[in-house]
Amino acid sequence: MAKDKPSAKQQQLDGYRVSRESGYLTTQQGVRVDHTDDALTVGERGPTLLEDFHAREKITHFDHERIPERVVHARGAGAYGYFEPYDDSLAEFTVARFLTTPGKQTPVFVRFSTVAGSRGSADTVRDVRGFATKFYTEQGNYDLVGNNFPVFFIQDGIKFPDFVHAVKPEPHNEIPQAASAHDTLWDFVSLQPETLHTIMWLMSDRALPRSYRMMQGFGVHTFRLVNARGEGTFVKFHWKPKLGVHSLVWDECQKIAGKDPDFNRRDLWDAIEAGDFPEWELGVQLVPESDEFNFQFDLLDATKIIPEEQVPVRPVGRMVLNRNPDNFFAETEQVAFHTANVVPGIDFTNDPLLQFRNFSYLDTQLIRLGGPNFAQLPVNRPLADVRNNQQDGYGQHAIPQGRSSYFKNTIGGGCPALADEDVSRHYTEKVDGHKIRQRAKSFQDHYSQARMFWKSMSAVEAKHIIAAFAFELGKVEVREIRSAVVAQLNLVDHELASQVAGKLGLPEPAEESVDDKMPASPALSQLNTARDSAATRKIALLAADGVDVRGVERFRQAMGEYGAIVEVLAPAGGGTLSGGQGGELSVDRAITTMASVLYDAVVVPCGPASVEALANDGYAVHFVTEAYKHLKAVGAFGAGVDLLRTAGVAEQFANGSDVVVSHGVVTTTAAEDTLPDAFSEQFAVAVAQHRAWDRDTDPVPA
Ligand code: HDE
Repeated sequence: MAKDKPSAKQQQLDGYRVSRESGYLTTQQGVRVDHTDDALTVGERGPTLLEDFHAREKITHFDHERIPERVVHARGAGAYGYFEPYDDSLAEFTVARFLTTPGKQTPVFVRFSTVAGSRGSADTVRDVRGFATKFYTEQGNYDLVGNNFPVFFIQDGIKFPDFVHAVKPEPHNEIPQAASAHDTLWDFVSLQPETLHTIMWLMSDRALPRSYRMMQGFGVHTFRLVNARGEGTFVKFHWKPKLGVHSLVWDECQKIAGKDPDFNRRDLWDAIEAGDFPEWELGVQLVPESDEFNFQFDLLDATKIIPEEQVPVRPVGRMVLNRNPDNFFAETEQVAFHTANVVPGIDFTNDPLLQFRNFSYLDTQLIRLGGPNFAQLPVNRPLADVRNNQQDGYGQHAIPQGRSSYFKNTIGGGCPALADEDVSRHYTEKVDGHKIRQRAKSFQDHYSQARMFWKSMSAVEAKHIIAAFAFELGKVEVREIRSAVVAQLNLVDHELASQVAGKLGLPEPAEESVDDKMPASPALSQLNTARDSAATRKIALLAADGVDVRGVERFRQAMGEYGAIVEVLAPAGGGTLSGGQGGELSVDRAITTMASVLYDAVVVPCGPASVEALANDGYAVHFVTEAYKHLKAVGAFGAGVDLLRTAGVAEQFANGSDVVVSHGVVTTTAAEDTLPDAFSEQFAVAVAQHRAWDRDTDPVPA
């Protein structure tokens, strides 16, 4: 695996790594052990002895292996990498040097997650994805704890327990796991319309990412940048993936959840191991304080976005993830993110959701990680010096020296001393008001941005949203809840509500006047994302004995040049196939252990005997049929085209050596050394398109 030279963080971690692949087995006390298969007993069938310190230590440690999983975002996958800013153009807005020192690489650890499911749940559920980044900056750790949606379900943190209880499995039977399609969530939604904008995102394809590497990230809240003069500028943070934003289709998600519940975490791991390092661009939307009240919504309201068309996203730098963790628990499970981990130059606003988070993350970590010293855990340790008068507590690893542990002191020479440069100072905001328990009036519009999102969708995205509402509400047992949600949707858009009502067998609601003050925002549609590269896409090549080895090699080499990954799948795994015209082809996997849903595309090469064997193999035929239904790129050359016919692929096929492309189905009758480059070129274009959205086999009915 290609790796850059170790970052300062990796060098710090080196001191903690313990290889299990060398040396002798010992107890925790370092005493070597010569036998760990049988406990100490009196005689062969007699009682086990307490004095067996090795057995006792082993089982005791085992009994204590678990820590509480995260209340939300329990399931995740993490990776290390670096962030580097492009230039110093943000220096007039912030003193955070990691954002303003051109070319300076700051180590990062990123954890992606689903939200609702337990640690062992499936990756491809309909859910928000967490996108949390810890920057180990020279000015201390900065955590940008974001999501792949730019908005949140609630406006005030006091509602967070209510919302999370509603979306999590129901309390009486803990069903359903990792799914929003159940009564309590939709009951909550129907009664709490501030959820609607984020619910639109949740029902959209954004909730079904093809890959963590193909997901946008958002800081969600409006934060504040602070410059050397102490002046503030409002800021929203955005991560844009280099590979574009792409999603699975719902039918596929449900199948992947069974075929490979680790689909997204495996994808991240494999890409990094293969040296295909995922990359994002960090961008900011900057709003001068003088413009605070110049928007149709409140900047402090986390259920609203600032449309990119209104305030463009300004590119700041790039992040590359280039190293997998060594140990899931030590790193990905113990990493402790906290919105209040800010560095000089970054500060908060009065967003009431953000203020709650600033309390909650630290509180959570105290219980999860068992005490106040979790910042000393290797993955959490800053690279910046840590020196203070806090002492003791569970798991204290540092050995503080000296007699004083208080400030002010003379005994310690007044140290650690207070700095007056490079310090984090809270922004001096003037605040004036009465103590009240009341939602701001400027937070009351719950519909116009939900409607903006809906209006910004392409036809196919809109169709998926309707189908998602129909699916989710179709699982709701209490009829009144379904009707109440439709009534809310009617205030977003009458057409949306009517279509959903129709699919639920509910009466069409009467049209109401809706708030239409936000124009559509084209940046919200995934159809406008990058679709120009087949890099890192996985192509299944179906073959059996008699395959056209030379054609496969030509094809595979061409795909390698596009950065795509071709895997050979055959009726039996592990061995080699003999070529129809000589040669051999080694098999990567058995068709029966995989499924089309685990690939981006499928191709069937020539070789009449190979194609005939596949045509008699139900798995192979189903593989092609399903990939076609899921709108994936499907290709065939030579006799391979016959398998597409058998699989019910209803497109225009080549009847000569020309390459024919029909709704993402690429064919030619040429094979072997005459396989034209145009075949691979056209196939790469079809793969890069992600899906042939214009094919009429979308499993989601219109
Ligand atoms: Fe979180 N959130 N959250 N959240 N959140 C947690 O912290 C919380 C919110 C987010 O990979 C918890 O360490 C409150 C918004 C991510 O380790 C907890 C509120 C956003 C992660 C917590 C919010 C997030 C968490 C659970 C409303 C997007 C996973 C374990 C006031 C901007 C981080 C933990 C990781 C995790 C509280 C709302 C993102 C309980 C109280 C909005 C990505 O402290």
